[in-house]
Amino acid sequence: MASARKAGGASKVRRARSAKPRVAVLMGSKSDWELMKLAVEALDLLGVACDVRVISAHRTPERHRIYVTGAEERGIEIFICGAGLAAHLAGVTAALTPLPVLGVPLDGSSLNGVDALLSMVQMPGGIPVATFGIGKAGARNAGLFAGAILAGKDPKVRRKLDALRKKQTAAVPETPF
Ligand code: AIR
Repeated sequence: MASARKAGGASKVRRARSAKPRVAVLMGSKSDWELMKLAVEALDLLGVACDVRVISAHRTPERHRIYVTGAEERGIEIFICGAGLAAHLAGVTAALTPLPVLGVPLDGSSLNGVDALLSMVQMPGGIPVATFGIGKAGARNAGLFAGAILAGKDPKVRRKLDALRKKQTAAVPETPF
């Protein structure tokens, strides 16, 4: 399995190396890692192991097809796909698998990610991609959402998700000063 380190360095990202990955976190370029590691960190907080890969629908189409079509057999249940520019990674992934695909539009472009957002969100009827917000919040939320899907059938993940939400609520101050 590719480690988070392989995808571009991840000092803060703890990985449950022994656990079997249930989520595949794909990104179109190594340059996407700074943002996509937020999805991996969210999954780590929920104790969900993931497999992290650089795969481009445009630059590595064969790698993409082979990885996605074999993923379910390897235990992957959900895909998170982050890409910028003409971002077809999530859409083509969804075309290759019936598993849920969560898309994260990334904002490195001169159009600030609106290009990637529209590429992902405007899927033709029949091949859905659950598209998140542009950039940081989208990456983090995609990780949390994948956890929420798994929490429906996994009480351990559910407990961690509940605890995380409680902690988050407690951390919000009553006043701004
Ligand atoms: N990208 C890579 N293959 C297809 C697409 N859309 C995206 C990457 C990255 C952007 O192109 O997801 O956000 C720029 O990639 P790079 O490698 O030039 O930094």
